[in-house]
Amino acid sequence: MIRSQAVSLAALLLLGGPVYAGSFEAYVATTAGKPVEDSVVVVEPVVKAVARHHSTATIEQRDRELVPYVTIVQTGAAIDFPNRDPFKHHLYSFSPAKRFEIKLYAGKPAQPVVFDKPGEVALGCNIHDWMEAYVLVVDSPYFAKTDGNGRAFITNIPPGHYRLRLWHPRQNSEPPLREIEIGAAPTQLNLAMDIAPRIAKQKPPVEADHY
Ligand SMILES: [Cu+2]
Repeated sequence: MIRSQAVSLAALLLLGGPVYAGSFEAYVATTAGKPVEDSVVVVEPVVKAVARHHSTATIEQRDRELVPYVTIVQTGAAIDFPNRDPFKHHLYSFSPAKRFEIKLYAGKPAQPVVFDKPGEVALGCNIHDWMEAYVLVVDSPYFAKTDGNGRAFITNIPPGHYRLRLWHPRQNSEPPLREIEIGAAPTQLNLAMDIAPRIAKQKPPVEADHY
């Protein structure tokens, strides 16, 4: 019986049939019960032998803002930083996980920036003080960001034992890692984070002679 199931699973895999993969859904709220947007939810393999996606991501500069506010990539991914504004920006990061600078530029830089170390990266613009965005570089292909309702959904996770990590750029403290089991059925958890409110920085109006 066990052997015939194993054989049929192998046959399914060979035929490109359905692969039994689990999913994880998180609902993240503050300790006061308010949904948290832009929380990073990462399901990390306990054994770090997961194929790298080397995916790409894009963080735009538009209307003198960095968009999106939070980006998650797997270690080794390349990020493009196109400037969609009709004037120059000067992008920089002083974060140990990735220090770089793209000096005063317009349009799309020829080379993307490769994020080769896991960690947090804070981005800013030398010209426009209020511009900010964050990149979390993680050693897992299984991650998602919460939406405005505090929900994040990760699919195609092979069943097994994982560590769950939560991160937010304005967290007062990072919640401790916890162990989770991913099975064939969806896993759902309600999670709490202690987040500082986002304080809007002053953005002066665009003037003809001054951006
Ligand atoms: Cu700028």
